[in-house]
Amino acid sequence: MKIEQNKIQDYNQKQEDHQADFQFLAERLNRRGVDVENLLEDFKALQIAIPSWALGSGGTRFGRFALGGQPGTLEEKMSDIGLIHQLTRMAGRISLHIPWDIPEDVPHIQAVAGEYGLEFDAMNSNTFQDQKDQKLSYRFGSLSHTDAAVRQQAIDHNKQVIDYGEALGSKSLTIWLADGSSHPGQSNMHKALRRTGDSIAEIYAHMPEDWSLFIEYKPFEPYFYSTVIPDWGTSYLLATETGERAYTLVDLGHHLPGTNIEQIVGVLISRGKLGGFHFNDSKYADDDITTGSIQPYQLFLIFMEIVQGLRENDQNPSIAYMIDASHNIKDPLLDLMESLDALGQAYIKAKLVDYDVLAEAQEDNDVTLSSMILQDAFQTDVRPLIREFRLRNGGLIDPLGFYRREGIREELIKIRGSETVATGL
Ligand SMILES: [Mn+2]
Repeated sequence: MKIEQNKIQDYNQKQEDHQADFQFLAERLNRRGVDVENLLEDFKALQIAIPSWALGSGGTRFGRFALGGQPGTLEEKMSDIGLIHQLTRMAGRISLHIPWDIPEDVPHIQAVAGEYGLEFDAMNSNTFQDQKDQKLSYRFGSLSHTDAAVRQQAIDHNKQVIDYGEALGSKSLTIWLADGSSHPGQSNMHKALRRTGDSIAEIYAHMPEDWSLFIEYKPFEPYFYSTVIPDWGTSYLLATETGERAYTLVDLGHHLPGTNIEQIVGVLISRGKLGGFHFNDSKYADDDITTGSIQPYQLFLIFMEIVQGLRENDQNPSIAYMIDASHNIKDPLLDLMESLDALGQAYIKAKLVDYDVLAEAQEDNDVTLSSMILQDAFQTDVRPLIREFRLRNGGLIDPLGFYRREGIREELIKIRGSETVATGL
């Protein structure tokens, strides 16, 4: 769905408070030596990929609630991401999942992407569930399986995903390996890790020269005793052994409670091995809820590590950002826009920190000044700046308000019906 640009302009004109709010913030920031124009320009580079599986209503193992107007085809999913991008100007990338979204007709899918201004982000393979007509089962693992034939089937699937991605113009593959064990003694952990390394090496060798491989980790689930790649250390180990263009991917929900994620981010960047993020938020485990809704301060600290880390180590490649959330109750499009907003805020706040002054305070062991610097940036209400960014780039000052006021979900239900089901979990 595309919104007529004059409708966007009309709606923006009704947002009477915006100019005064923006002026107030811009003047305040300018007084403190922040180049607001530069910040607005720089913000364009923060493009967050939306995965093709995040547009429908997600289920839990207890069930799934209906959401009308879900996208039933890849084209409809691209249309939904295109809409989010049109309204927010922050979501110009799509991340495809195979086999849920196989691009059968590549030129056509490329044309649709072009129409919505979308580029193809990382490709995602799936060896965590059995597909219809699949020869061998992944019940006891895939890339780490004891049976070489199962491993080969999983390797070949990943190679096929690379081929699809290459045809579309993607430049990376993300492997999230669900493999693990649910019972002590079920699996020989060191053999499983070695087999996984060998499988990944074969997939890596299949990638074009300009591609990157992202290795995601997760401490538990769907298996409950061990996973083959439980943490960033194991991912880093595999990435290092695999090759220069293999990196670790950090999914915020894939940590045990209390983990210092920002420190992991800092360590990985310092070694040039941070490949990408899957953003979401959580309170208990892999809750996959709205980014920044539970721990916005942590999100800010993560972006501080990114901004600082990239200043100090320009060897780290540009980072792939994606939202990996699941929407069981909320309208996915609204939820994704909320997440984009939270990401934008964390990013801009991290940019407000004066890292030279902070470095001095740290060298002086001035603990209070260090935390004052952080608090000052974090407590600044930067929303008018993001609104101004959207306004200047053809988006909406208030995308959530517009979406609700215009009854976009109701429109989608009219077009697609209330029974469509999106592929995914
Ligand atoms: Mn993920």
